[in-house]
Amino acid sequence: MSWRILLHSCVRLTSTRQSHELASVRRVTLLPENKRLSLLYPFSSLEAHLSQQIDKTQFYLFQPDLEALEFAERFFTPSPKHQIVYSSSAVRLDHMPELTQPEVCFIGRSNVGKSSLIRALFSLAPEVEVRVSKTPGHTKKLNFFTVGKAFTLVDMPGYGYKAPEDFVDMVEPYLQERKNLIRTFLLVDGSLGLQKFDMVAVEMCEEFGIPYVLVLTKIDKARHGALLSIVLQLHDFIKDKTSRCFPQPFLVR
Ligand SMILES: Nc1nc2c(ncn2[C@@H]2O[C@H](COP(=O)(O)OP(=O)(O)O)[C@@H](O)[C@H]2O)c(=O)[nH]1
Ligand SMILES: [Mg+2]
Repeated sequence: MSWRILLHSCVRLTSTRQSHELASVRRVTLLPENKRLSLLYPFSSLEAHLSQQIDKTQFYLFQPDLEALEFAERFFTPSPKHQIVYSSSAVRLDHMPELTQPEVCFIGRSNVGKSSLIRALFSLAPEVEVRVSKTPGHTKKLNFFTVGKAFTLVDMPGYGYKAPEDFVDMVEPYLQERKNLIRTFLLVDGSLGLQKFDMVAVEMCEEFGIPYVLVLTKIDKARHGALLSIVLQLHDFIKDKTSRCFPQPFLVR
């Protein structure tokens, strides 16, 4: 799916209403090679640090080519016929809009970068307001964003610090009951690796049998060595302990 491809190469953006200068894949391709590769394929700079002993044949890397990235970008490029808009919010399950188009949601601990990632995905539609907070626990609601007739993105309340009840009250029943939910992105802080509350979310996705992807955020905050060991640990964890998770974690900064 295209949102998966574009997600892979997200660039963190500032809160201006103008498109970021690197909002489009085409602009990124004009950068010097090192910078371009580190933005489009964040794992490529880490790969050089992999020990010779690591068996890379088992290490599946999801590295979409430029054509695939540009194809994906079309979904996030607004036009009169393909509008990208905030559509509604819900504080309870029975307040959620009845939608038939496919839905993808972003879950993770408070402050892990859910709203920032959605804002980055909407970087070619900077007028869409996705609130990013300085203080944890800001998103108390489920926020629905419509991407034309293609799909809906849902920004979820964070769990963990200061907001455990939101998770139980809203995230859990949403994951269990939402019929049009086709993919869940579970965000994990790339400078910390899997934490206690992340494990609760993983177990929930496994228990409900919903397909999900682990996304490592804030990789710019981690040193190369530390990040590499977190990526490798996560890779083994996915292989050995999960059955519904996409085999490779995505890296985002
Ligand atoms: N360094 C860095 N900071 C980030 C990144 N993503 C988000 N942040 C910051 O982390 C804080 C929380 O982000 P937010 O998107 O509101 O997290 P949410 O609670 O999961 O929605 C904000 O100050 C963001 O600017 C990232 O990839 N790198
Ligand atoms: Mg948020």
